[in-house]
Amino acid sequence: MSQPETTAPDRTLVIVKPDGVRRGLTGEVLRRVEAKGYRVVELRLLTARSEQLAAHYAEHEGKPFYGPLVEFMSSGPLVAAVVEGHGVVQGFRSLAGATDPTAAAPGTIRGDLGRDWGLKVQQNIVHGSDSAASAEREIDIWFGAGA
Ligand code: DAT
Ligand code: MG
Repeated sequence: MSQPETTAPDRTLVIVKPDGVRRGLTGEVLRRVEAKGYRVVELRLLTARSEQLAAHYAEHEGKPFYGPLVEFMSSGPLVAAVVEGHGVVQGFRSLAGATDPTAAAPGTIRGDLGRDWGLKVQQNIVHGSDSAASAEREIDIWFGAGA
């Protein structure tokens, strides 16, 4: 017997930032995503171009940590992934934990694996889209025709 129809799954953009890749945490982050039951549907290891970072972090332009953030995000390869599942936008934000790794709860990626290094920008291992609209915009930056 077939299952009842359900709504289509949501998508989010996850990035293992250069600190996560450098520290060998890519597998651990993807393990947590998959262990939660979400599906990795696209995956790329790349070094970000400055236009991609300007588009990705446009909302932060002008803030004191913007320059250090863009410099940090270009400091080495990152891993970008499209992750799918119902509620995945909020679900991955929950797995990631609070922006500040000192405040991030134990059990979260940032809480378990991140710390404050006394730098001008927080190095917090992962990025996750903050809304469905951000997810579509960001997926286009990293996986679209111009990526
Ligand atoms: P998030 O990544 O949790 O969505 P955000 O979009 O507000 O956080 O900021 C983007 C990144 O910039 C964040 O992951 C770490 C860094 N950052 C944010 N606020 C900061 C601050 N006040 N000082 C230093 N770095 C900061
Ligand atoms: Mg954000």
